[in-house]
Amino acid sequence: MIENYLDIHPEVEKALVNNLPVVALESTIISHGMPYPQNKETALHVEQIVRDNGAVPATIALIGGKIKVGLTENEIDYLAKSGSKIVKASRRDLPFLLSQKIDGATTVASTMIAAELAGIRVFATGGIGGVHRGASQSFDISADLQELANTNVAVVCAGIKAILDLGLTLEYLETFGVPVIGYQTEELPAFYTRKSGFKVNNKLDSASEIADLLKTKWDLKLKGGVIIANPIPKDKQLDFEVMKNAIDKALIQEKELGIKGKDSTPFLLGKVKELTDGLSLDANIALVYNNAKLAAQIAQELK
Ligand code: PSU
Ligand code: MN
Repeated sequence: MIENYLDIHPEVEKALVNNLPVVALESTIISHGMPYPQNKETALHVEQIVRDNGAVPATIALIGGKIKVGLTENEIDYLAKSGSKIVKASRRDLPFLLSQKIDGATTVASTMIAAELAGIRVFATGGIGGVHRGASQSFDISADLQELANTNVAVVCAGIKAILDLGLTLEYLETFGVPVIGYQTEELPAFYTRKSGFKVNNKLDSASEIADLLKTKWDLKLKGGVIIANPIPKDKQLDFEVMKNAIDKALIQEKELGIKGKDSTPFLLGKVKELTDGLSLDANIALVYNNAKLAAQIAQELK
């Protein structure tokens, strides 16, 4: 049954059959997270980093009514060029898009779903969705968090995006039993910066210890994911105050324009990029590369 919907690239399939390390990668970051051509270059280079670190990359998207696990360069080019014309596809969008054969870029939530269906346990991205600021009024809480509560995939990210409410996101994750592990850090990174003023639950210093934690969680049948928070490299991080100002401005503009729902995250990230003269884009690219490397190392240790 599920085969009717899943289309696994032969290289990924071969790796999975042979129990070789595979790292899942999302496609919303390509279509909605970055402009062309940086999005294409980043997507291809992330795959190369995964390979250089001994794992097989599996970028995931909805194409032609199938969940594609592992894309060709042409497919990545298509997603990169189409940009926001491609539907941003989270959990609730899968039935409609797949049955109507409409293409979609997968978010963290839907990439986790696809990864679990394919048998991939480690996923690298930039940042996860979370509880938005003002969520007590807007109810805007990303479906990524429920996916982390339920789907057995480890997500390597650069912490929680500073555009969100970090404190509320941590509370939500605690309620749903999702461990937030800092890689070589006790402070939760805030995507563009290494500091946030919040703490992770626990710090682990090596890929093998992280793999042990994942194994332990899933051996115990504690369903759901784990957040591996990997701080942006020191020389790439942005100034905390500069980012804070840009984010505050972006949030005001979002309110004025009445932007809501699934358009919120892409709007805020785009605005912050504009307000920082593209500096945030460079940081975003650097942190994704950094996460791809750690994810590949963890995937190897999980074998
Ligand atoms: N973080 C980024 N770029 C992105 C996203 C997050 O730096 O493009 C995307 C991810 O795909 C994430 C999604 O899953 O935004 C969250 O959207 P929402 O808040 O609507 O669930
Ligand atoms: Mn939302």
